Amino acid sequence: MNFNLALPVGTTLDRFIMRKEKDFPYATGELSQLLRDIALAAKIVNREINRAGLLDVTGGFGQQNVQGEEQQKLDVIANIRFIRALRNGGEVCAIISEEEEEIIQTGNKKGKYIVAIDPLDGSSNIDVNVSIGTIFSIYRRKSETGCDGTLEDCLQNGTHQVAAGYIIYGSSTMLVYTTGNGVNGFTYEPSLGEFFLSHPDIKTPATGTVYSCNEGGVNSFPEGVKQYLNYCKESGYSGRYIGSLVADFHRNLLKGGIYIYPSTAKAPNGKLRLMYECNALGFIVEQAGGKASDGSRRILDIEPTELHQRCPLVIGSAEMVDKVEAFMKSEV
Ligand code: AHM
Ligand code: MG
Repeated sequence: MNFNLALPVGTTLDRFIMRKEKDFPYATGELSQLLRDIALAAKIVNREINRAGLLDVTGGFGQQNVQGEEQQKLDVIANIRFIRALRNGGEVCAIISEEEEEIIQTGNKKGKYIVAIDPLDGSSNIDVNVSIGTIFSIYRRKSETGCDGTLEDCLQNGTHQVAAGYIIYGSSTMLVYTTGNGVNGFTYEPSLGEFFLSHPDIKTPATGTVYSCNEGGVNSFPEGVKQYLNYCKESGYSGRYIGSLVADFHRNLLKGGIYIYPSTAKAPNGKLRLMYECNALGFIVEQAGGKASDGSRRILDIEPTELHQRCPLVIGSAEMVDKVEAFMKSEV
C-alpha cells in the first residue's frame, strides 16, 4: 500500500484569506485580519484542548453560565482566549459570547465588526475525549464608528452575516468558514502551526441517509418531528448523534444528513442559541447548498430579540430539511 507521507503543500489559510480579499472591490483588509485573529485563537485553544488530559483543565469550573449551565474549565479558557484575540486584533467593537450575559465591549470603538461566538460548544464532551467545536458569526456594525457597539448592532438577523465559521477540534482540527462566496475547509498541521486548504468549495449532498437527534426527548417532540423520525427508521436511515453540534453538523455537511434539535418539554424553544450557534451554521449550510430551518421558518430570517435567544434547529441536506418542514406543516 502506498501512502503519501509528504508534508501538506498548498494554500495556507492566511494566503487564502489574502487571495480572497482581492475579490471584494472595497475590501480594506479588516475582515481578513479579523478572520486571522480567530484562527490564531483557535490554534491556542486547540493546544489547550490537546493537553487537557495532562493539565488540570478538564471538569467543571464550579459556576454556571448565563444559560444556567455548568461551565467547564475549558469553556472559560476558550472564552478568555477568543475575547483576548478579538480585543487585541482591533477590528471588533463588541462581542456576544455564550459565556457572558451582557454584550462585551472590546474598547475598540473604531472597530467595524460585531462577533457572536460560542467559544467551546459541546464542552460536556471534553472529559471523554470527544470532538468539540467553536462557532462564530461576524456582522458589520450598523452604528457609526467612534462609540461602543449597540444592542441594535448585535441583534441583526442571520442574513446580515458577512462571515461565519466553525472550528472542529477532532481527530484533526479544522476551520471551516464562509464569507458568502462558498464554503472552504482548512485542516491544521500542528507541527507547522498552519491551517491548510483541504476541503475547497464544500458542497453538501442534496439528501442523505443519516439523522442526528437526541431521541431521549422524543415523547415531547412536536408531532411532525416524531413522524419524520419514524420515516427515517422506515427508510432504513442510520442514527448518528455525537451530542456535539459542530461534530454532528460537520459530518452531515460532508456526507449528507440532517441534524434536528426540536422544541421539547425541557426546552420549549429548543436548546440551541440563534445568535452564535444556529445563524452561523445556517449561513454555512446554505452556502454549501443545504438548508436551515426552525421547522417552518428559514433560520437566517428570524429576527432576534435577545442576545441568548434559543430556537429549534433543523439543518442539513436540503431535501431532508424540506421533508421535516412538510411533516411539521401537516402535523395534527
Ligand atoms: P452547549 O453550547 O452548552 O455545549 O450545548 C450545545 C450542545 C450541542 O453541541 C449539542 O448538539 C447539544 O448541546 C446536545 O444537547 P443534548 O445533550 O440535550 O442532546
Ligand atoms: Mg454551544
